[in-house]
Amino acid sequence: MGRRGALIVFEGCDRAGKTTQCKMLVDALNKRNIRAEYMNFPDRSTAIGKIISDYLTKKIELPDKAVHLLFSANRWELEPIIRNKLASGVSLIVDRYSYSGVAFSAAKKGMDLKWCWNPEIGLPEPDAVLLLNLKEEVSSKRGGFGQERYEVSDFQRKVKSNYISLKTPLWQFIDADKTVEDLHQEILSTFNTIYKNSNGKPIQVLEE
Ligand code: FDM
Repeated sequence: MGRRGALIVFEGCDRAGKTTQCKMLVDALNKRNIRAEYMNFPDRSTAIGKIISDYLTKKIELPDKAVHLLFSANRWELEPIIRNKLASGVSLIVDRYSYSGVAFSAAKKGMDLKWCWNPEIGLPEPDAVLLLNLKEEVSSKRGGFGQERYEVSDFQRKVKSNYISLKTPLWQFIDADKTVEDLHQEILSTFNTIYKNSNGKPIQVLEE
């Protein structure tokens, strides 16, 4: 039996370059013969993901708590796949996870962090969470927001402060204010350390 894959999560506010960097990392790892795959949450391709997508694109309305649980259920429906892939040696580079789930929902009025975290308990815990951090002055220069729900500056500010409340020793803050290639090189070297350190360690679960 070979080693398990590493579970690496990327988090951060919109426009920090998460998706670009996740995909570049997967390509670079595959070129080096390290098996790795990209995953993203919400995964809009599933039945639950389709409802989430309709909500985000404002086609439907849902109560805040209900939509929060759908985002969480979207992770739980993929949990067996995550476990199988990791066990078979594939590293997963995940574009948003439970931390986005909590940081975004808890930015809404009447939603608290603890309530939001509860349905995440028991999901596989990442080996590392890389938070791509971008100052607001810089992110606002990177082009406007799209039309989706949540793409509003005030809301994103609350999300950012929620991310900081969720921080654990697994988190690494990475300054995203650099060129795409420089950021990629930094992430690649961070990955190497995480990959080495995760060897032989069983996957833990998210706890209270
Ligand atoms: N989002 C994402 C949530 O509100 N909860 C979640 O659990 C997750 C994973 O959905 F605004 C928010 C974050 C973002 C929106 O994400 C869609 P992408 O990465 O832009 O598709």
